Amino acid sequence: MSKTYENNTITEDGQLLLKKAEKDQVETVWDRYNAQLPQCGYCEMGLSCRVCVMGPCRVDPFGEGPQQGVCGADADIIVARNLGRMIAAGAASHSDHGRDLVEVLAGVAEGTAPGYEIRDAEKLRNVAAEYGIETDGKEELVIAGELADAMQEDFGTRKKELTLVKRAPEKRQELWRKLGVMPRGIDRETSEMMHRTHMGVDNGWQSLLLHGIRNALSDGWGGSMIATDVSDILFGTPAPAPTSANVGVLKEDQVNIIVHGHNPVVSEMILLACQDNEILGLAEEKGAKGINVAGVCCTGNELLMRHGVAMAGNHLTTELVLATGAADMMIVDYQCIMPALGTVAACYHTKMISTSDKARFPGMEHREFHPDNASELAKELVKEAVENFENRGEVYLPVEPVPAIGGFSVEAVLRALGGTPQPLIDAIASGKIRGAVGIVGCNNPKIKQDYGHVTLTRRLIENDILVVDTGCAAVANAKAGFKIPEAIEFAGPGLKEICGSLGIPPVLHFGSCVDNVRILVLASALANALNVDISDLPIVAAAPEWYSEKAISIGVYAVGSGIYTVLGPMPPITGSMNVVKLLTEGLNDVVGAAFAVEPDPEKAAVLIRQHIEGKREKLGL
Ligand code: SF4
Ligand code: MSK
Repeated sequence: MSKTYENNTITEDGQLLLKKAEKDQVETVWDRYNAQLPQCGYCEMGLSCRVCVMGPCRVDPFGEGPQQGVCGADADIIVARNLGRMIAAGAASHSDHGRDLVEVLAGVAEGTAPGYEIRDAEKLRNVAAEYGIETDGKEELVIAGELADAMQEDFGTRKKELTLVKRAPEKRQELWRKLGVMPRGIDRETSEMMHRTHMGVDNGWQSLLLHGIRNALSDGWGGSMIATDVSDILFGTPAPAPTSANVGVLKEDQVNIIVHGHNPVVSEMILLACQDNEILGLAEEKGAKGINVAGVCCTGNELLMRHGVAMAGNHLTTELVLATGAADMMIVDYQCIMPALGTVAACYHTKMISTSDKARFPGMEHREFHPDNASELAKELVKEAVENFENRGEVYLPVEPVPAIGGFSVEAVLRALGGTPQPLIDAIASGKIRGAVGIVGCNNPKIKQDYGHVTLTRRLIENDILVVDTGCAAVANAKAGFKIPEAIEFAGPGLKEICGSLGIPPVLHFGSCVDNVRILVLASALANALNVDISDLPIVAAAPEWYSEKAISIGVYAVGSGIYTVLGPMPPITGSMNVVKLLTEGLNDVVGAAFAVEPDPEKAAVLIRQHIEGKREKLGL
């Protein structure tokens, strides 16, 4: 008898495609997760260490076995060191993504990146001005070159402070200076974390965690912020536009190309190539009615934000999308791409293509993108996807797509509000909107897919709390139907009134994972307008189904910026009660915010509401 999949995912497409995968004898992430159970308790608690080869070591949480590694590191040091390295890996990932974009910007300025261009000249000038670059009377490409140089310096060590920290409220900047956590070079903080966590360097668990904040801030106010700004400059600053979500966005009668990963440098070129008349003619010859690009994970979110490209799914849907039999090609760049995908694709006709010099995968053909060949290579690949259309076998697309609206950049939100955050502040002050929550992050097989995101979102909006979301959380909420103006029916009376009058949904799609910085910028604008710090605002962050090191970095920069952050899955820190207490309580006295961990989204909603009401009271609202 075949299994039911309600325990794996709340999504109808997910449940039906899991059944199909079972029939096709395809192993998925849930099968592999179950095969791993029980997972290592030492690792789950952060108590194992393999930093050096005197180890690996572990500390016994019950006090019966060893309490120190071979070098003498105790539970506090080992847990803090492991967490520090997770932050470093997360910050490195986002920031290296940012660097790749800066290199394209430099290529555009030098004329060595054909096909790329400046699509938002106003943003180019504005950001350049923030970098102290004189823009008057200068050609766009000259400004672009100077901005790329200045941003590259932010990655190095020449400055005492990153340029874009100036966007944070003055009070927050002063606090960072006082605490010694003001981020200097982007690469420097990550490099220093790797140094500090080498055997025999920083063995103060508090000082390690303090540097963790600086490292994460170098991501949020550095690498990720640069990634978002340069993406807007090169590909356009998002504005609200219709889109749709779930595997039903794939089209039976068209060539389907799935883009997966994070960096829009590749996916933007693929999208452009799909508009090539010659290739569209070829598709027609092959019997296809067109070429359909759909996304999974954040490179999809990047295209959704700027072009309304539809999302076939989020993190745990990436294998199931292949099981539809309708994906003629999947093109990946980097991050969150399961190495199992090539094996799954081998059961179908899907051509799998990897494109980044730093990301290879078994079962994928490697076709490397660089700024100088991207335009041509994108056309070649799209042609090959078209050729593959006729190799399709059975196609299974069991659901209809759900409509959504994406594209809420800070610029777009302010435009919708009439150019100033004041109407939002008024709505919060009057209590019609109680506060705002950023719901971000991934799926994780430890939590039923989308259950955490959708349940939490539902509870918040029905209690008049505005939700902005990014990454896989945003796709979950799109699939759930929360992103159309009619979704105000799910909202409480105050939120319904405000969103209804503005014609916007109660859940605003803010973009990809690096786009979490848009939330920082909006929070800063609100804090500055009220002349308070971010930590005074009735705002919260939540990552109900997070899995990645990048999510850890995001969580730490949110808390470091003064935003109370509620995590679903527990990070590997429970081996040290000192670390747990500092992260969940002590940080309140340091940065004015802390973490909570609550896997049950119903209970998380209660925590968040209490926090928001507490902040309102303190503000006298
Ligand atoms: Fe063991 Fe210390 Fe080496 Fe870690 S750093 S593996 S605790 S000896
Ligand atoms: S893609 S980091 S699974 S949100 Fe950004 Fe989704 Fe998390 Fe990757």
